[in-house]
Amino acid sequence: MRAPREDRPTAAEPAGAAPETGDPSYPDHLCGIVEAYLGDLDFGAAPAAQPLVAAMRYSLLAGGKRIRPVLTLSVAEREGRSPQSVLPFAAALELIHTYSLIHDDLPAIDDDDLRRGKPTCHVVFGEDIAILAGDGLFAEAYRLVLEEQEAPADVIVVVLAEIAAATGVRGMVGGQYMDVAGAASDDDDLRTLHALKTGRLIEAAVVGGALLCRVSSDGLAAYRAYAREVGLLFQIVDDILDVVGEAETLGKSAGKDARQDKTTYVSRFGLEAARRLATESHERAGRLLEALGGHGGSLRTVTDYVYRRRS
Ligand code: GRG
Repeated sequence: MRAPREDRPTAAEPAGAAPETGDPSYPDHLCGIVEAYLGDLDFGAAPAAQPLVAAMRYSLLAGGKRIRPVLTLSVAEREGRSPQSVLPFAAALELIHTYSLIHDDLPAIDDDDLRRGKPTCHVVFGEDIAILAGDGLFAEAYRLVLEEQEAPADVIVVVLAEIAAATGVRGMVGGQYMDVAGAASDDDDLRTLHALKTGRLIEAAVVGGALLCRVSSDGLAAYRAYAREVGLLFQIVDDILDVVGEAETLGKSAGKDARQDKTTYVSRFGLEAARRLATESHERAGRLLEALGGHGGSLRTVTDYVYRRRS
């Protein structure tokens, strides 16, 4: 689950700069819908494969902020649709995000033993089961969209194409490769790495929601521009939290980027400059949201949360 209330900041300050009290608002009504849907998912596994399902559910239901599906539901709300109308797609993104975390934590990649405040999947179930749990979540995500998401077939195809692009070599896995290979040598590389590894799935969450709501092509472009900025903001704040956060609040190991000599917004520009970059990105995201017209609603709330979060 999200950080306990007392761990969430309230001031209009970037992560790590705000006082340790208060409760920045979050669309808890949308988060609750996502949580309930994920908890009820039936993967339909054979009895002999139930231990694999246990591993998948262990990581999926270990908590997490649910930012990606909440973004999708926020887009639906903004477009006057029910959050439930995009729920299978939104949940699919959380399955994919969880798969990426399980694989990222493996000894061969980031080698971490704490995630979402609990021992990582491979620590509890073993590396072999953890790899399969991630694979299973990824495939189940596609099944969810294909079998449970209501939309005309041509819209489903476009939505699946968005997911494939966001997760493949031109997206999350390509960004992860750049990270693992230490392939970010300048500012452009750093931006590309994070846009692919983290930003692209956040973009798919917003754009996929807009596609399902049959937004016009101009509207889609506006949503995409906004989502890209939120992805950048998310990552800058993540880099700051890795330096100023504590494992207990983050639910994952802190200080890892420096220990692994990773190039981050903090290592590249310093903590104060990274905070300034976060503030500028937050302002740009706000302007892009205003460009969408109307009031920001839950999207505004999530945007502010991404900026102020402590976990
Ligand atoms: C097949 C080895 C292999 C890799 C697949 C693992 C992978 C591709 C990509 C890694 C993507 C990754 C782990 C990106 C990190 C993004 C990030 C900052 C995650 C934390 O997201 P939060 O803060 O986490 O939303 P919660 O727990 O709240 O959901």
